[in-house]
Amino acid sequence: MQSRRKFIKTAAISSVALSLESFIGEPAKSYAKSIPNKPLVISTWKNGIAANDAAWKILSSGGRALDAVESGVRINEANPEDQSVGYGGRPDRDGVVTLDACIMDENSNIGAVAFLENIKHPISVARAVMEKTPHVILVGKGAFDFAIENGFEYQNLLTEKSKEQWYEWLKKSDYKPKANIENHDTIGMLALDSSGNLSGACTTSGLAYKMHGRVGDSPIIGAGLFVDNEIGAASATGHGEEVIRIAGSHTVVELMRQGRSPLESCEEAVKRIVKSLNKRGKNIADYQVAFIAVNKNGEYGAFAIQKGFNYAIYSNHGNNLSDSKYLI
Ligand code: SD4
Repeated sequence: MQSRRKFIKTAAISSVALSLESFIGEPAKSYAKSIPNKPLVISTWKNGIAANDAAWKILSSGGRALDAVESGVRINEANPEDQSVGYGGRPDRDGVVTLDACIMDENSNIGAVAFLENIKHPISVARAVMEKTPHVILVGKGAFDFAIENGFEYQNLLTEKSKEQWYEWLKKSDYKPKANIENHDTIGMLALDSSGNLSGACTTSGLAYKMHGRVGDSPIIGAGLFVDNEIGAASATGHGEEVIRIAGSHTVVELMRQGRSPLESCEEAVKRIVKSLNKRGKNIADYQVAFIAVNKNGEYGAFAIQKGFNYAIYSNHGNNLSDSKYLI
């Protein structure tokens, strides 16, 4: 009798696990064994530590993931020492700082700006596009005009430091972004709030000394960022052209939907990029791309083509920097 009761109990637990599996798409085992790790915020590169602090203030007081990611990445946009984001970003080859950003919430609301000049906080303009327009992307002068109409201030974003480095670059004018150096510190941030909702933000000044008008992966939903509130979220950093080619962040989220862990999903997406580089006869060592991902259970992971990428995670265990796993 007792063993029959035990059998019924075990069967009931497995059916909960099974229904979770069919609903969420992740292996039921991992959901059965752990309590969701939330709230949580994860962001790219070491400058993510300061951004996570700002995001955590919102998350730890029960705030919304969307508000957390916006205020988190604004820290980097305002920091002139972060030369891949916002104010102080490295310019394009013509000496103009142009910014790309996008944001996505738990209800698939999206907003983005690309090729935006002279506005310090592109992520907030992206959010305004999401909330105040019938569109999802505004670019260039249209994005700038929209920002001004909505109360954002004009600001020269080219700092003396970035200007001097550009003058140096002009001497050779050789466009060859150095992995982990001139394509470093774009911020992609993903958050899971205490209600279990996911959001993400991604913001950058793009690859240094790019062609004027070039847009990378960072403002492209599905490439630089993707959020599916049933499954998880992902973001990318590095050579944007390669991320766009495989619809990187969307790929990572779809792999999680098929049951892979965040780490395995990031690794598989990186391998697809490497495969496509190989097919085109490119030297992999010249390229860096990294993905970060988090699932609904607060499990996270990251993977990069090459050594040197790190990411910051703030959870109930504190704000920590981790070295990413990598392929070469
Ligand atoms: C781009 N993915 O514009 C961005 C650059 C980047 O760290 O991530 N830098 O291609």
